[in-house]
Amino acid sequence: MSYNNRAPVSRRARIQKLNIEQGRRILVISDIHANIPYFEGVLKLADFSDRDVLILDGDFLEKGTESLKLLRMLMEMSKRENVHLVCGNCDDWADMYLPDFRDEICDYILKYLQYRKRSLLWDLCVEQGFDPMELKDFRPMRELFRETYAEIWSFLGNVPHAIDAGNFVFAHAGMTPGKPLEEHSPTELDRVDALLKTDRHYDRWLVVGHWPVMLYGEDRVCANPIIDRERKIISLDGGCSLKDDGQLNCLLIPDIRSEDFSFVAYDPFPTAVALEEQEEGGQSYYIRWGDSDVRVLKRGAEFSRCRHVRTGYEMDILTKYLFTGDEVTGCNDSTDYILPVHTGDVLRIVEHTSRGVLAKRGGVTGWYFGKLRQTS
Ligand SMILES: [Mn+2]
Repeated sequence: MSYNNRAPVSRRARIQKLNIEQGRRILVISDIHANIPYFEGVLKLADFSDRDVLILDGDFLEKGTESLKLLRMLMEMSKRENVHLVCGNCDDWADMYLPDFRDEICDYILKYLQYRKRSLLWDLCVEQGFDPMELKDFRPMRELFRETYAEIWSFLGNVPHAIDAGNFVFAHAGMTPGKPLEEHSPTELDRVDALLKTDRHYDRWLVVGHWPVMLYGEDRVCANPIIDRERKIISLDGGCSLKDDGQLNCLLIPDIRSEDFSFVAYDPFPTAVALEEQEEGGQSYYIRWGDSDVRVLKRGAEFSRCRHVRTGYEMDILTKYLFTGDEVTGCNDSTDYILPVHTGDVLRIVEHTSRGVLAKRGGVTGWYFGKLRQTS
């Protein structure tokens, strides 16, 4: 769950063995985070059909606006033989009904709900006619939901923490090298932060989400999947529902025996054609989640001059990206990277500003100040 108290480490993960016949294409999507338009968008881009095997690699719930609706959609889709879910650290709400659940965790859940405001449990409260912000105690809700949503808990409580498909393991966040899958705890599979920053490597492919790929970059970042062929790790999370410039990635594996990977990515941004050449900027920085405290040096209506607290790096940040009006505040992910652009390049426009556009080109976000021809 998305709060600090985790399942006892002694608990064993659920592992699903999956036999995928040769000749079937495999689609892998992670971290949909309750975002139905992105999910439908990427399935359409991938031309998904019943001939394909679809694997949703965890964190389908929370953070986006339609957790309950998406869950019901997935419960329906999962009745097909070709759709398989993996449990992420945001999907394990059925744990509330396990015998070793500690009652005091309800206090964390209430805090989490009222802070996050977008959650499966929030949607369930609303469906039952309660305003989650008015709740003083989550315990009565937990009891009310137990019977009312028995079907949901039974569904979520059976979603595996990893799928073992032979050449490939699909887990939400990680896997301990050398340890048999069945011996993992749920947290060892769904809670490993920044897997690519560890020294882990594998002898079969491990496909994960969990850690938005843009968190791995420094001065410039890219939202496309990272495919590390040496360590056999594929990291998929493109920041869907979390980042202003996020996208939902779908890995395409042509066949269970193939390593000829490709991907499609969906975001809803309008496209435009660059009409002018732009040289890549020099020094740049990317301020991101978890390390986003800035001191506001000069607050403007559209842009504010800010100094990143940890590094001292200065850049202009969109004022609407600042969390508060305080002198020191966190902010949405921000960059001053100037994109290299050729005439005729198609850009995906994240923000229009008086200075130019914040745009994506090949998954990389940065600024473009030249003329544009709008295409969609
Ligand atoms: Mn996630």
